[in-house]
This record gives sequence, structure tokens and C-alpha cells, in this order.
Amino acid sequence: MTTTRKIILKLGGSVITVKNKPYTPRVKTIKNIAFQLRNLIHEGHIELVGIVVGGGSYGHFTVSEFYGEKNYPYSEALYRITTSMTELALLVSDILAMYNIYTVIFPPHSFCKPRGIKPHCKWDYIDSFLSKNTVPLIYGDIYPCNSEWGFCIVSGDELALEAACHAKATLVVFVTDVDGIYDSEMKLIRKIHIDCLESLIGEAKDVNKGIDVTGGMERKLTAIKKIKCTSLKHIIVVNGLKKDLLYRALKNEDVPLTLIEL
Ligand code: IP8
Repeated sequence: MTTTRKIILKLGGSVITVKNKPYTPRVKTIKNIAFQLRNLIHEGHIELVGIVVGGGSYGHFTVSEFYGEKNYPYSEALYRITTSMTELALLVSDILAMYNIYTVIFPPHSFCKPRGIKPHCKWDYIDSFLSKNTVPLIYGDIYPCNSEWGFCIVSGDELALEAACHAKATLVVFVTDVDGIYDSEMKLIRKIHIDCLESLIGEAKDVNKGIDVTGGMERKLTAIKKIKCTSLKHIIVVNGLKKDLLYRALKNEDVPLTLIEL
């Protein structure tokens, strides 16, 4: 008998865009992921309660153009960064719809008020959409704050974890461009308990990092340590560039990935 797992899926920017080429989506890869998700939903393996889109060569690139620049018009930075992420979110949403996965986009700058690493979103706003069989789609975003720079970034990783806790998801899947988390000797960590994550913070290796203003794997690990809840039992970091790895991983097949036990 198949057990249906309630999941939040974070699509890393490095898998859905070419990270070192500004504004270049990987359309084929997004289609392939949508195809796998449709099959997983149809076959009853997953209930998708949220999709989170990372910045990639949209958000991270646009932020890097303004970061550290003292003389930019503040309004232009906010306009460009929010617009670039909205465009990427729209593209992902359109592709998912081709595979009968219908999403509604919720811009985090309009319903979250992050403090430190915690997004503090008003998740209640999205509940009524979930009950209508649509999947909320959120994305890593920018918001005005009191930093020296004038604005801060809320990463999709943090949003995915907080969203999972609100929706009582049992699993968060981080879809990336690598097979999982690597140790300092570049060996793939197949399984790790959250209590052992501490030793990896400061040590985990980012393969294929590209432009990343939120700190890649490092910030992901910190967020996993800090945003926890009882419903969330596992986190998977899996490679979304390989043909059917996501599908096989969520069918519990033994494929290369990192499983974090909480
Ligand atoms: O890629 C970053 O989101 P992430 C969002 O999930 C921006 O860390 C605007 C750079």
C-alpha cells in the first residue's frame, strides 16, 4: 500500500536557472520536475502543500548588482529584485500548470515580516487556497529592513521550513543541482540526524556555488537547525538535474541523496 506524504518542495535556484548566466531559466529541467511531480501526485505518493522557488540567476544576480552599491536609487533596487523573482515564479507556475499542477503565487514581501532567520509569514492567508486544491507558490524575496543596506533577503529555504511547519508537512524536499550534502572530504552524506548537523555548519561543501547572496548550503543547514516542529520528520536534499531521481527518491527507492532525520 502507498502512503501519501505531505510535502513542501523547494526548487533551488541552481537547478531551475543557469546560475552564472543572468536571467536564464532551465525550462527543460523545470518541465521534467513538473512531469515527475504530476506522476507522484497521480500515483498517490505525495500531497504537495507548497512549492518554494529559489533566486538563482534571477534574484541572486539582481541583488548582486545592487549589493554594496551606496549610490543606487533604493526604489529601483526594490523594483528590480521583486520583479525578477516574480518573473521566475510566474514561469515556474506556468510550467506546472501545463502538467495540471495549479499554483497561486504568494509574494513573501506582502505577507511575511522576517526576524533574523525566521520568516514570520501569515500562513493563515494561504490556507483557504490549499483547501481548493491549488498549491501555494512562494519564493525567496527581498524586504525593507534596518540593515546598513536598507533591505534584507528572506531565503526560500527558511520559507520552506516555516511553511512545512504551518501545513503540518512531514517532509521538506530541497531540489538542488548536486546529489546532497557533502562532507569536508567531498563525500556524499547519505543520512544524518539533525543533532549531528552542527558539526557540518562551517564545513559542508558547496559544489557549483555560483552567485549566491544568501549563503547556499551553509544558510540551509542553519535554517534546518533553527526552524523545527514536531510534524516535520525528514528533509531530503536531492539532485533535480538527473532525469527521474526526484520521482524515485519520493517513491522511497535507494538513490543517491542526503536524508536528514529530525
Ligand atoms: O535562493 C534568494 O532565495 P534563495 C532570493 O532561496 C533572492 O536563497 C531575492 C536573492
